[in-house]
Amino acid sequence: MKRIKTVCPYCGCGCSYFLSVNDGKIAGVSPNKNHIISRGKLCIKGWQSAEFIDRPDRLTTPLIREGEGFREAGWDEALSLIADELSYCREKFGPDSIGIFSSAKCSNEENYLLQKFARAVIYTNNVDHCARLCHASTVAGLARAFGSGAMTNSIPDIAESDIIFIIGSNPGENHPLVASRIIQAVRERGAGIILADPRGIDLMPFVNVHMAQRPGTDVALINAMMHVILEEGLEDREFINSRTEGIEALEEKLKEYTPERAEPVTGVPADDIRKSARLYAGAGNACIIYAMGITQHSTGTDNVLSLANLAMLCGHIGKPGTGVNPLRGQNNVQGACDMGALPDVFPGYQKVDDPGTRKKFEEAWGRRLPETPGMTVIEMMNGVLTNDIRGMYFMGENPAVSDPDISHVIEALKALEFLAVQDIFLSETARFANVVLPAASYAEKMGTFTNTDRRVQVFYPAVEPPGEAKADWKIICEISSRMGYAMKYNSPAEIMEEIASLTPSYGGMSYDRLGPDGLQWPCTGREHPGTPILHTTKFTHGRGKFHAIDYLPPAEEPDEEYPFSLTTGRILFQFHTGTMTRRTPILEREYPEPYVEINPQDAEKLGVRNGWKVGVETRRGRIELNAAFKPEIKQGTIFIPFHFSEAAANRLTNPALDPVAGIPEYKACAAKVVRL
Ligand SMILES: Nc1nc2c(c(=O)[nH]1)N[C@H]1C(S)=C(S)[C@@H](COP(=O)(O)OP(=O)(O)OC[C@H]3O[C@@H](n4cnc5c(=O)[nH]c(N)nc54)[C@H](O)[C@@H]3O)O[C@H]1N2
Ligand SMILES: Nc1nc2c(c(=O)[nH]1)N[C@H]1C(S)=C(S)[C@@H](COP(=O)(O)OP(=O)(O)OC[C@H]3O[C@@H](n4cnc5c(=O)[nH]c(N)nc54)[C@H](O)[C@@H]3O)O[C@H]1N2
Ligand code: SF4
Ligand SMILES: [Mo]
Repeated sequence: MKRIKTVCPYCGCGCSYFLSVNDGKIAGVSPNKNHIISRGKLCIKGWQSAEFIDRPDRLTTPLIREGEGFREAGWDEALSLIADELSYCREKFGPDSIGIFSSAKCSNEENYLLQKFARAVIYTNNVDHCARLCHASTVAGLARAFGSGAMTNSIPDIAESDIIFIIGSNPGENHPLVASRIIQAVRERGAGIILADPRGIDLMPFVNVHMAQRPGTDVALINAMMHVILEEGLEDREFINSRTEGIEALEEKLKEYTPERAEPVTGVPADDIRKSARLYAGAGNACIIYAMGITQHSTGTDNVLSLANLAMLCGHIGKPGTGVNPLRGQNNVQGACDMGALPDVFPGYQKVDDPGTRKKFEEAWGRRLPETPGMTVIEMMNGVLTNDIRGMYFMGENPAVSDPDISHVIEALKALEFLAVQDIFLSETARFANVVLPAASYAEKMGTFTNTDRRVQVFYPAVEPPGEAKADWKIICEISSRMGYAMKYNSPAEIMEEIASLTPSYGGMSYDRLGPDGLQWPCTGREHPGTPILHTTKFTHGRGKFHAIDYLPPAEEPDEEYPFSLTTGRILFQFHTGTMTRRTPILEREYPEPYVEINPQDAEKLGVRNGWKVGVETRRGRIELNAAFKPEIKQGTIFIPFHFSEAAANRLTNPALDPVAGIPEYKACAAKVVRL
């Protein structure tokens, strides 16, 4: 049996393991004892990550629409059709009539090529991906506060913390190998945990203070914590004076945010806010860990800025065991952002509207490049119904289940003149396509993924792709060449050389250097060892910037007709739209059905028992699913995991956007529950 080293295709932890291969088939998964993140462990999804690879319904040939269904086609015909249709849209409606979704499931090299294709071949900046739905507010907020929008510290470093403030993140289910470091800090250092989440999460046994706030009230909560810190003189003046600017406006703003005023807004007792503030400010090392509970709001950027304020106020940044740590979600969402699969930046966050930068890329790519930032995922989808977008190309995204308010998305997908989808399965979205292309999965190709702690790691091919499926990077090269721009690369390593030459933070990356634990960016030259902790002596843009932020309520608040606050999220055994986990029997067995978490006291008022079918309704739509009692969810709040297309949470969610980052408000809208 051969053992091939790989990187997990699920979450952003970036665990490493081996695929055992026998006779050209994957026989199993074995852990990598020496890996810095996984240390010989994996979560259940990692252990099961080979199960979907040879499912009988993998896409094996290109498909072309015929009436309501598809017919199998050869590569030549399918690729020519795509090249012709995209060229037609470009000529007839202009290059900005084409929208491209890149993929946090695909490699750095594939994302690099797809954004290059959008910009150099189509001549549009309309390229984006699921980071828009995820950490767009992190990228925007942390860039403003610190100059760099990534996790400041490293996963192993969490074990050095004395206080861990977890806000809007459920690492036990969604980043299990981060959770294992949190538990290590508790066991080995006696670290304490502060949790701010409307629900109890599975790290509850380790939590010292749980602030269960109403969804969407985080700014009020964090401001009140900072009020206490200033009132009691717990701030780090030396850090504030030497490393930051703008404290005066923040101090002025915080005067009105007393814990007593925050209590009725957030639903968190003032005493708990005081206690949390003292614990965080008084700790030797304190880190903040956050994720979607913070980012997925119409005030997502404000939420992120508030956490940056809190960390700088206490000087808890730039040292081991501290920092502001957004846990990036998908296996390669950090990388897809780094590679410029975003409408306003080239690789390395170099702005498309900066003439000098554009010139550099124009010279490297030999084409004139568009200067105005393009549309986001949500803007492109809206643009279809206003006829601004006519043709779309999706690589490894499933917006028909994952975007907010999917009734609207499905209308848009039907209205498109042309849609091509490149996936490993016939996803809900692919069913609307004119052409579907079969892609090779992570186990069948080579490339690099960048995990949440900015660690770039190589994964290797273990088996051949099924049927005629091809690696995404090869497919992009072929379409590009057919559209008159030759992309010729012999291997992903060669693509990485080009990336390194144009992306300062990846400047020192090359396959021969990406050893057992990879390298963490910034890694600017051949001799550079990589960077585990950011902002140690100064911030990326010099001084850290405080922002005075006011609390704004969610776009839609509960009222008489829709009395509940609905929030959505995930569970350990399922991943997103389920294309992979729902084809994995051991995972599907645990949670085969959609459900809504509800506080038993709320349920009693509705006359609903545990397990009964209920209807959940919002101004966007209605679904039916089972009630699941959860005593640790705040009364008046309900939670639905969004993995199940048969009762899709996104029939209900509010597409209201954060004005800066364009991220939708998945985490708060008004809903009603009806007994059936
Ligand atoms: N098993 C599994 N793991 C995954 C994924 C998956 O689908 N399945 N997806 C991956 C991806 S892409 C991502 S982005 C991450 C996401 O990882 P997380 O952010 O941990 O996931 P969520 O469940 O969306 O939300 C986290 C928590 O936010 C809380 N929350 C809800 N509303 C609010 C609020 O208003 N304020 C605060 N403070 N908290 C709130 C929820 O109760 C929930 O416990 O997970 C990654 N890992
Ligand atoms: N209600 C609600 N909705 C949400 C969220 C929420 O918390 N609540 N979270 C949002 C967040 S954070 C995220 S990240 C998005 C995720 O949204 P999506 O990215 O749309 O969801 P995935 O199911 O991960 O879709 C990935 C697709 O890539 C395919 N794929 C896997 N590997 C490969 C490959 O190697 N090549 C190709 N070509 N395709 C591949 C899979 O089959 C799948 O169809 O969902 C968002 N939607
Ligand atoms: S923690 Fe994340 S990366 Fe590690 S095995 Fe689980 S899903 Fe994969
Ligand atoms: Mo995400």
